[in-house]
Amino acid sequence: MQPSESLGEEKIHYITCPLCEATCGLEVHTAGREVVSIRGDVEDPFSKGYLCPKGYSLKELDADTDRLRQPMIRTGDKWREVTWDEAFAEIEKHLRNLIDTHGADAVGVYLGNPNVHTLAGQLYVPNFLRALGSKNRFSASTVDQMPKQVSAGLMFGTGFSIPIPDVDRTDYFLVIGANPMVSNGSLMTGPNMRDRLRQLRQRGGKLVVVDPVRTRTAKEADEHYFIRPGMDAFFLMALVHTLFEENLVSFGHLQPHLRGLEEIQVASADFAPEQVASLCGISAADIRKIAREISNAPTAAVYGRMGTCTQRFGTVNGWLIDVINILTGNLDNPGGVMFPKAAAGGRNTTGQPGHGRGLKLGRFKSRVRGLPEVLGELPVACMIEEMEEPGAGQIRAIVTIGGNPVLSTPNGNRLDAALSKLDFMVSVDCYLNETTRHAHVLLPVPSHLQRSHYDISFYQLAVRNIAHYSDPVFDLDAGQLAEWEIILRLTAAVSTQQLGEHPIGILDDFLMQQMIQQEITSESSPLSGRDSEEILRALGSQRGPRRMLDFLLRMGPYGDCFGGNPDGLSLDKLKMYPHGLDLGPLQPRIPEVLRTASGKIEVAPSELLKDVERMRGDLSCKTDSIVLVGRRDLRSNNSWMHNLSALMKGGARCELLIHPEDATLLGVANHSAALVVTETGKIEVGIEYTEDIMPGVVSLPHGWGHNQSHTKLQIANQHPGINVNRLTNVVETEAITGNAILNGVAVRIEALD
Ligand SMILES: Nc1nc2c(c(=O)[nH]1)N[C@H]1C(S)=C(S)[C@@H](COP(=O)(O)OP(=O)(O)OC[C@H]3O[C@@H](n4cnc5c(=O)[nH]c(N)nc54)[C@H](O)[C@@H]3O)O[C@H]1N2
Ligand SMILES: Nc1nc2c(c(=O)[nH]1)N[C@H]1C(S)=C(S)[C@@H](COP(=O)(O)OP(=O)(O)OC[C@H]3O[C@@H](n4cnc5c(=O)[nH]c(N)nc54)[C@H](O)[C@@H]3O)O[C@H]1N2
Ligand code: SF4
Ligand SMILES: [Mo]
Repeated sequence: MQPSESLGEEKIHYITCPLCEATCGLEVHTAGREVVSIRGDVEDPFSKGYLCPKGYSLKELDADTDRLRQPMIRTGDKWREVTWDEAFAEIEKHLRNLIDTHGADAVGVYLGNPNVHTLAGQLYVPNFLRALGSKNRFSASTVDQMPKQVSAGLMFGTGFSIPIPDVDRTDYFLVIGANPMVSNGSLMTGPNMRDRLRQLRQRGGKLVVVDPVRTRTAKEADEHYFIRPGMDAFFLMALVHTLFEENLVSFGHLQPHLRGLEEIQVASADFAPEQVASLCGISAADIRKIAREISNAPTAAVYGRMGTCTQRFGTVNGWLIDVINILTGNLDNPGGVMFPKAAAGGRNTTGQPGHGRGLKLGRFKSRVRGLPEVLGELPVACMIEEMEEPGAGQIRAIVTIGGNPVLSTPNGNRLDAALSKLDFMVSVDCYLNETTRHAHVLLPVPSHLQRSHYDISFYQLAVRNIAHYSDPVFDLDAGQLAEWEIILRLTAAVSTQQLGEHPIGILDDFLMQQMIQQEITSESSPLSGRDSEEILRALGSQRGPRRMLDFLLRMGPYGDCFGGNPDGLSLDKLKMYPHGLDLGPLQPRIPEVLRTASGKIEVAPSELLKDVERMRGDLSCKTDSIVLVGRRDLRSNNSWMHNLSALMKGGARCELLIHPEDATLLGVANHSAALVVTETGKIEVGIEYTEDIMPGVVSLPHGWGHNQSHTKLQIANQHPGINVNRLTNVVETEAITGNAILNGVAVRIEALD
């Protein structure tokens, strides 16, 4: 069958939804340039027909008249539509001038979440960063999963070697600080998490949730434990302690590959369940029971997400979760946590199997605060000061690509002010929103239905090995640039080389040749010593991300290796599976997956052991202030899908959830207004009583705070909500990664008359 079948005027397209990590297959019916309907693709081997309300909203997103279509230049508060050439001439003039006068660090970059969801972000943005050469690179990763990437990198050797719960085969699933029923799963790509969790229980498995909120996932579970926010490290260390103390440890086939077992046993000695129970709010008996159950279950998977990452001990949490999986023989074991083998672009499928360079942190530091680099970038928590603090290396211009940091990063109102004072700003985005309104040049990306798609990142994090390529549903409009072309023209604008009239083709060819060159000159590559011209010819006449993806697929672990494995995969072969190709359940990969310098699993990396000292210091301090946590909402996607009417129906979604006991003590009535106050800021919120939240904890979602002047978001601005990141601060960061602390933030709540 072909990817799209003609039904008279109507056409059917099978695509992967590019909106979240779940990678659902969609069946999109179109007539001409119109979307007729969108439904779940029942033949998709991974999602089997599932979709959520956001997937359906791609229709409205595509049609949204507020979505930007034309490049624009701003003077004062007046925007005018310009040609692409004018837009890039303006960018080149300003950025070149700033770089020549002040050096590359004067230009900062912020990459938002959608970059992980686009081929442009995956394949072209890294080279833009290289061409720019600024150390002031920031992204949404450091308000998100960076701690997990770093703990995985230290233990297994690359920042994408994250053990993924084998949710479809596990007998016991411990979910900590994650709400996959609402988020649709994160660092655990698997569509229709609701059914996957229900099936787990139907086959006699057990689901246990640890969360300060009785979330929708918690309500699906066999057991739910409230935990005091920020105290997961103590809970996890007590589990480790119990496993050793009660002789519940067994390593299975991992034994010869482990390094640092003694150190972790010693480190856990001070953290008996009885010692930490009052800190985390889970009784010692329950902690011991959970440890025994993980150990005794035929298979078990321990998994943590946002709630464990964006808090004081984020990296330690990421580490201890995998230590527990290791100590109970569940790492790299079916039904436990496993390493996907992605068809394209995986760092742990290239180079020498079983060995690598490992992860190095702090290769450079931020100018003002000296925060260390992580995975090639600086923590976004130090971005504002790099703009504000004068001196050599100060950020004077910024490029944002698919990001809305005013709403999504700490101290949003201070960032808002700092952006307004920059000499120059460029945004590559689809909306004129709270962040991009500060741009001087706005570069609109095409609709989400006008691009080819392949989830290079998420197939590295998926609960099955899957590959699905989708062609664009609609062609580009006349004169429109694809996002990868925009990024290449930005690259040309900051490049010192003269690239002439047609920089896109030249740079695209150059990048392709570079990728080929890297392989043929690498001794461990199966292409070692081959002729680059021959490889280039084999890639044919295609250009852009398709050609690069073809190369990555052919060089990947299932690839045809340009003749080396004639039956293997290529983009053309993958296209023969319009609903996606199922490469099967996850398989054990230790030791081949490892890329640590030692060739072992580093069970006790020194950076992490050091942070256990900080935990010891905290054992005795107890605070009883009210703390704030975040939450997600099924019909929302961080800050940016609020302009779609279908997703905005229903009541207010920004209420402060609070336990009635706390509310009564504080004198705040249900459905009244109150102030939430921190040292950083204060916001007015509506109060919503619920017994589903732990006393001492309140919850607010992020991504709200619309209705700012000079934005173009007709619908979102009617439902503004409030920016929770006016309360969070940039000062305290997670010790190892500099990740922002967004959960467990101490707040004061004051009643309003
Ligand atoms: N519908 C929807 N889906 C989304 C998104 C969205 O905005 N809307 N965003 C996407 C993105 S970018 C991401 S990163 C993922 C996130 O995916 P998840 O991590 O699954 O989603 P969250 O709702 O943030 O879940 C975090 C949970 O941690 C709890 N928590 C807070 N603090 C603590 C703590 O200290 N300890 C523990 N144990 N728990 C704590 C919170 O109560 C919350 O239930 O979701 C993705 N999917
Ligand atoms: N307090 C608090 N803050 C949080 C969180 C929290 O739980 N609590 N969660 C954090 C997390 S997990 C994340 S991932 C971040 C998200 O932080 P950001 O990535 O900064 O924010 P988004 O809301 O995802 O904004 C995405 C932007 O990209 C644009 N966009 C959409 N699609 C495309 C595209 O295809 N190409 C381009 N170029 N642009 C596009 C949208 O219009 C929007 O401006 O927020 C973080 N902030
Ligand atoms: S769950 Fe995610 S991938 Fe699936 S339809 Fe919804 S937004 Fe798209
Ligand atoms: Mo995220």
